Amino acid sequence: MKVDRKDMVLYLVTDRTWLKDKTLPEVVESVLKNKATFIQLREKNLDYEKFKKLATELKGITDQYEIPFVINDNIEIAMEVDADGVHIGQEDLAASKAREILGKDKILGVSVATVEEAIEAEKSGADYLGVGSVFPTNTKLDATNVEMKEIKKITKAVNIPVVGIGGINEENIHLLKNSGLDGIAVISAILAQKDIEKATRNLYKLAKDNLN
Ligand code: TZP
Ligand code: MG
Repeated sequence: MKVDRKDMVLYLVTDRTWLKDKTLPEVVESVLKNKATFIQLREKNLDYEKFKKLATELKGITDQYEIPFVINDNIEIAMEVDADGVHIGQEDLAASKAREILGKDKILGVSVATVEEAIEAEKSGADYLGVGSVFPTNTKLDATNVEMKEIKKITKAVNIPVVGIGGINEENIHLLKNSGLDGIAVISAILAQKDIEKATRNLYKLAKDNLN
């Protein structure tokens, strides 16, 4: 499964720390029912077996909804559970190396913050880019801010889909009009909300209305 621009519209990155009474597979199923278009499993504090079990469960659900499913950082687990791909940052292994391990059919997403990084990632075999942090966020404390000017340059410079990430919510998404972004990737704008299903529906509509 490769990505299409429409898969980028509403991209959920997981974070179990926000979960209350539901499990992550339950929450993922809820957001898929309400039109999320892409799922990334991003869990920083899980041991190998638990990570693999969770990834296997999510793969089953995302397959059912025919939605792309990638794993943050961990190529080994991604390959083991036959995820659709991986998402890596600039501090992880090089994109070209990741592409080599994944083969040509898996999805490779790369986080970038500059035009240079974007061009390099596309050359190295990335299928899509994540750009951020677009707005200030409390979710990733070491995230650097990327200015709108740079976001526009990035979306112009590459031919692959680009999703914005970091601090994006229902109130500020309109500021991304004309950015060239294909969609938004969020954690707290969905997972920290009381009504996750409604938040998903609202964000999907806003993303469709405000972005490409
Ligand atoms: N990468 C850049 S910002 C960020 C990540 C994973 C956090 C996004 O979380 P939120 O809650 O949508 O700001
Ligand atoms: Mg990473």
